Amino acid sequence: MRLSRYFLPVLKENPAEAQIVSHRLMLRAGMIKQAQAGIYSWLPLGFKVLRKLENIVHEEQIRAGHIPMLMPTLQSADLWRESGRYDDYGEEMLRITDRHGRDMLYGPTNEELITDIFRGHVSSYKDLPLTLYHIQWKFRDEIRPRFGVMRGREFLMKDGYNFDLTKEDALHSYNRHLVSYIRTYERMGLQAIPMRADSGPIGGDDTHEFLVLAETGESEVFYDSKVTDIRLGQREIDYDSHEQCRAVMEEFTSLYARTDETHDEAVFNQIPEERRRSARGIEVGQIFYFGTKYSDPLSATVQGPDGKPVPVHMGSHGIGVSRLIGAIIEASHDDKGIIWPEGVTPFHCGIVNLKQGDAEADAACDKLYSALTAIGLEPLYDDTNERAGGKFATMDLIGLPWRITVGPRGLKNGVVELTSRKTGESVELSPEEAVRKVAEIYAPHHPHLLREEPMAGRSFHTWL
Ligand code: 5CA
Repeated sequence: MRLSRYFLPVLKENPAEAQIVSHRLMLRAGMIKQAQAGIYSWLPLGFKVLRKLENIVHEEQIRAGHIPMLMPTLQSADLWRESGRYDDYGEEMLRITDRHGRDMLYGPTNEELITDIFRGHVSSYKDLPLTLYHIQWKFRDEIRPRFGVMRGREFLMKDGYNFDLTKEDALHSYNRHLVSYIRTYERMGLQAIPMRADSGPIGGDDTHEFLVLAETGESEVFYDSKVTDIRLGQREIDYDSHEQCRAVMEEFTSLYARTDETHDEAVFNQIPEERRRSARGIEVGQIFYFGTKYSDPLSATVQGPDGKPVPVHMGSHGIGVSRLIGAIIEASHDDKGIIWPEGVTPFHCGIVNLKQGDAEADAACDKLYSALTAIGLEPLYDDTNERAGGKFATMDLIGLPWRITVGPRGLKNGVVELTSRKTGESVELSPEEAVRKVAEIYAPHHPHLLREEPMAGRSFHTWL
């Protein structure tokens, strides 16, 4: 993308309405624009990051054996009357009436709708286990929408639902989700700690929330400092193996880590004092096991091995995809702007032309742009006539992890400058070396980058 042709409405001033840094930076970097309280338009840069996160979520869900689909945002009130939640859900549910006087609602979650699909099509235990998921907009009429996309009224969620024959199988689904969620967050450059929580209106006894530690987080959390040392990393996990998933679940959840809803002073005080932490966190996901809470009232049964009908054991699992963008920025920024982790950055590399209109500098930038594009990377080339200081400020604000700076003086010596957004360190390299280096940096995220054959025209957004 060339900046002169893009739509990047950056703001010079700090918007007064933004109380936390992620909201401020998302507005300033031209990622979102508020349409109404808690409802946002996703401008091109914000939309790009949202799609990147969706891609990671899809890849990790599919890796875990879960099946993508798409359900509508508008649902029938009758289904929710069947489960008893139409009245229970309260004022957070946006209720709508169509021209025929039929009651509808904008879905805050999908347990009822997915259970209805299941009961209409699955009748035998042989079709289990089954986990279906989608990434879809939700609406919750939050009393106090705030902090931008962090607590929106309309927000994007990945929600998944498992159907199992036995409680044991359903608990494996729970553990499998826990593992795949940790992997998902780690790919986004985040540490999200699973913490014992309260199940709220979804129901059930087994539930963990995933929390990213941040001063601006809305949840109060208590934990043993040793939990922050645990990482999944590059381990190979067989998602079908009950033992392997359980082992990871136990590793991540044995130490004390709870939200204020389930916090227990007596248990907490058994931890050595120097390891006791109380802090704030952003909830970026939650997993639930609720047994037959929905399959019973909605009669979602399968014929068991002995021919008798059994209600299926279910759980649901959610990732706050739009909220994650706020969480990532809270965890990764400085006073100049956002610092995107390489796994989620909207563009891989900025190109700054210090002397637009200089024949040599323009030609070198065009060549870099083509070379990066040819290997499947997306550069953002600032080809505007803005002065150098302004170009750097915009690049720092929008937070691309790497920047290549091209100027007539360097080109005389055959070099360009490659700069890390995170450390501010620069190295001088030939343009070819710079491209090679950027390809190497992104290879862990896109392994095909170091293959010999050119990637022209190919996208790694394989699922789209
Ligand atoms: N049905 C279950 C799991 S699919 C469910 O709805 N779980 S939830 O209520 O915990 O929501 C899942 C995730 O959505 C939360 O962990 C949070 O990250 C995100 N989320 C919830 N409410 C909001 C909101 N108002 N704004 C942004 N994200 C939200």
